[in-house]
Amino acid sequence: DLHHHHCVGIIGAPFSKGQKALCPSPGCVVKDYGNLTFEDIPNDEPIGRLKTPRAVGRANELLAGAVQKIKSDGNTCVMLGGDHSLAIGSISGHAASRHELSVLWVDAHADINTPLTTPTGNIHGQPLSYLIHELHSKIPIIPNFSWLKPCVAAKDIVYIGLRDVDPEEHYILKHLGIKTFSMTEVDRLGIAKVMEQTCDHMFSKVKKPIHLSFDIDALDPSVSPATGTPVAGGLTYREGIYITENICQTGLLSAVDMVEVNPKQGKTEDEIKSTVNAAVDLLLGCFGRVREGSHEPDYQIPNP
Ligand code: HAR
Ligand code: MN
Ligand code: MN
Repeated sequence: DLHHHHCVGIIGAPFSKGQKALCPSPGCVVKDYGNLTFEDIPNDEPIGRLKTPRAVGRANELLAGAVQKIKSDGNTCVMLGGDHSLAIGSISGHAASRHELSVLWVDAHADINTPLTTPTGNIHGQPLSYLIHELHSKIPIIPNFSWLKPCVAAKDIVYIGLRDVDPEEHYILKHLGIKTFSMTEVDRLGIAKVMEQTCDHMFSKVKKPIHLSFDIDALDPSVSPATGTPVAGGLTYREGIYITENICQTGLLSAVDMVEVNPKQGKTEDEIKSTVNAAVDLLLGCFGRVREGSHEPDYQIPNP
């Protein structure tokens, strides 16, 4: 409600795969900043393995500006993707207005390949490598990325949900000492302990604003099948909601990405509905919906 939550600014970023509009109505003021329109970039030839680098660079530059504006207007920012390469612009724009951030990356994948380690060339498998200070020297010069400055420290990142990590990514995670809760840790500890330890790690020194980057493929494909790279053995719907309820309670949530929701990947109408519903419920959890229910502070039982 108005007394407990900041306003939410929503930006649609239907980049590369198309995106159905989500219309959550949480108990807070929602300002729709509309959808970004991404220009077509002709002759966007691969560079090494990197696919469509110029389009991705330009799209993220545009998104970074939009997110920075939403933050400077005083809102919590919600970015609806689109693929996870958009975290480059979303986190950059957020960092531009908030200096230092904690990043909670909820994903089946680590998305930390560099342009030289990527097995696929897809930039959605690489966004964190572009953003992390410690990897700056490993990132080549790429056209349309000259605006980008690394803005996140390795110690300020926590992952939850990992279960499909490339060997090169695994090396990078260990080498940089990044905090990870793979599905093995979720199984061992349970989601409540995972969130306790996540918050301990993020708040060990100063309380920085939190950027939650939620890839819908973190959830099990039985819940969210309409996504490009589903991986078996994911978070349950309840574990996902627990994460967002818990992050909301910190009072530090400053921006959210909801990405890789792709209705075109749904085989049936039900698959699409289940995926979109999960994404909406996760966002509602981020903005104060709790499963125990809630009521207005001045509510009175009506007298007959
Ligand atoms: N690790 C693989 C790569 O770099 C797969 C990346 C996966 N796709 C995502 N990211 N949806 O979360 O290409
Ligand atoms: Mn991802
Ligand atoms: Mn993923």
